[in-house]
Amino acid sequence: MTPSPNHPITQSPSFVRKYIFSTDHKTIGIQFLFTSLFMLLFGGLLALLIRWQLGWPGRPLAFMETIAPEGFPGGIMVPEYYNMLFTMHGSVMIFFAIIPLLVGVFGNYLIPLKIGARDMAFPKLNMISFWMVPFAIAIVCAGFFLKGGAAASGWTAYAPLSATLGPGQLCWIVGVIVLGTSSILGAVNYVATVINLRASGMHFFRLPLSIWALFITAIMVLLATPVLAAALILLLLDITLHTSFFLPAGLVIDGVLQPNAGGQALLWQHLFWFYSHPAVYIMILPAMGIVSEILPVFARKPLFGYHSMIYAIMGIAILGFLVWAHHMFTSGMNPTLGTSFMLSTMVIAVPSAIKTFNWLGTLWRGSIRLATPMCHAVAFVSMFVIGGLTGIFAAASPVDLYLHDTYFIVGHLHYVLFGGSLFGIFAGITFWFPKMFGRRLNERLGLIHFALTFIFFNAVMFPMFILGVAGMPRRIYDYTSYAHLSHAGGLNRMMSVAAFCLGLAQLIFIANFFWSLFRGKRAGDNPWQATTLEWATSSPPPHGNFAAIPTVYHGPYEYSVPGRTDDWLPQHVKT
Ligand code: HEM
Ligand SMILES: [Cu+2]
Repeated sequence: MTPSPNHPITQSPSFVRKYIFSTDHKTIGIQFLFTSLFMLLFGGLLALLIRWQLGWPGRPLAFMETIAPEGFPGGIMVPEYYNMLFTMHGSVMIFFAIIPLLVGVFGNYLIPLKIGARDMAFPKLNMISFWMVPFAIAIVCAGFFLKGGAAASGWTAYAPLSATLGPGQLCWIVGVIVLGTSSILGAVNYVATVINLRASGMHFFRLPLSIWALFITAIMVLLATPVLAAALILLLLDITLHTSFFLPAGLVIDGVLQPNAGGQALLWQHLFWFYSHPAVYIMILPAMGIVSEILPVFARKPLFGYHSMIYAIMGIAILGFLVWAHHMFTSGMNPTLGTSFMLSTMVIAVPSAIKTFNWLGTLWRGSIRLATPMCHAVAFVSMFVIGGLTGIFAAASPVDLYLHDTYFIVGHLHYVLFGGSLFGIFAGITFWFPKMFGRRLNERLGLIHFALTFIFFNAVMFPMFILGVAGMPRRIYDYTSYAHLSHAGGLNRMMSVAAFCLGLAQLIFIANFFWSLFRGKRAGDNPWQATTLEWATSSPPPHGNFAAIPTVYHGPYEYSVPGRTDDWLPQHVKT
């Protein structure tokens, strides 16, 4: 291996330096992978408990009495525990699974490899940004062991509720601040790396779309996450020092008049959504990049509309900052203001549609190979369409007055976050697994896992639209006490059974992952015959990534180039 100028290799690093406190972006990416896949599993188990209560309200679960005696007296879940479950499910999935998987795993692993660099611009900062994540997870999850349990005011932590709960909520606030700091540090690194460390010939308009998406995502993180961190600090001050940013005067809790004066609960919603609407794009743009990368490889065609894809990402990123109050149509805002937020939201559909048509254009008349990553990528496109279109319903303010806080919204967000982001993540993991570990996943198990996940995902999530329109509220412990939902039990039970099957199907993925890690077929450098730079080095790549830094001569999607015998032209091959 050639020593790099940044990383002279004088002796082989100790186990601790190599696998635990590593500064190698690839190791850090893989550390993110294991941590966030574990959290995905944990978040999934919380979801199954939610579905247990919704499928069979009040039915005892004997083993839970031993695990959480306060939450399950006699094995029956209490409403407070239900609040904690959906709060922690949403928080774990969004903050500790989806964002770290998309940004932490793929950002770290792919950026230096795909731009032809030896590592990130600031490798130590990168290591710190990873190690803050387990720390944040520990703080947030410590709430489970405290009196009153973990946070319970939803992943959105609306004040005044979030300012009035116990120590678990406090842990949540502190943990999310730590996580936000980690994201900001990571994003500084990504932006600096993409701007400064591109190999010779790698112009911006030769960057693969996954890198464009991660680059713009990192800029969004830098602009949005500090707002969340600031809002959380204000919330912390309200709780600890009794300041009055979010707590109004005259607030009475449990018969006790609170000391705060003059705060505004709605201010929290504005600050939270000013972060969190951009954050939903932070949770989809990298997946869009991954999918844009995978479709050309398995359709053996150039990506349709490369430049328009980049401008669409930029458009989504800019518009993403102008739409936040579409989460607040029911907050009593002036209808004219509501209409302006409705229109700005609808405009986002334009770049989203451009991307969708470009993906379809890429598939059109391609020589399609339906390998596992491709199946996940195509599922991403179709599920994102359902997610996006239901977003348009929710964006229409008169319609949303009815749909807001119903299961329709839960359906929408799961189609974009599970159907979109998570299928994108599965596409990415199955696509880059051979590069990361030098071995291939078992294709048959991969396809079975895909098919079952796709079927059961739809079986769990699609009925949510029906229930939402029928008036089933979200975040509800027991809907059976409402007359208009008396007929909703059957559908809910069907969804719960499908959710358990969806959970079981993930065991196939876990088995395939670990079996292939040790026993999978050797992958070779370029198993998918792809063009971008990561496939120009060994699998897994050495410390320092490339024996010699390649020079780039072409764009990233030169497939089926006329006049060539191979149907792919790697970026670094001179013609
Ligand atoms: C075509 C694009 C989209 C449109 C027009 C759209 C529109 C909306 C609107 C209007 C709401 C608020 C509805 C309500 O609470 O009453 C909403 C909620 C939500 N959207 Fe989207 N959305 C789009 C794409 C996405 C994407 C790509 C994601 C994430 C990857 C996403 C994630 C969410 C989440 C998590 C919520 C629920 C937040 C909560 O209250 O807990 N959306 N969307
Ligand atoms: Cu939004």
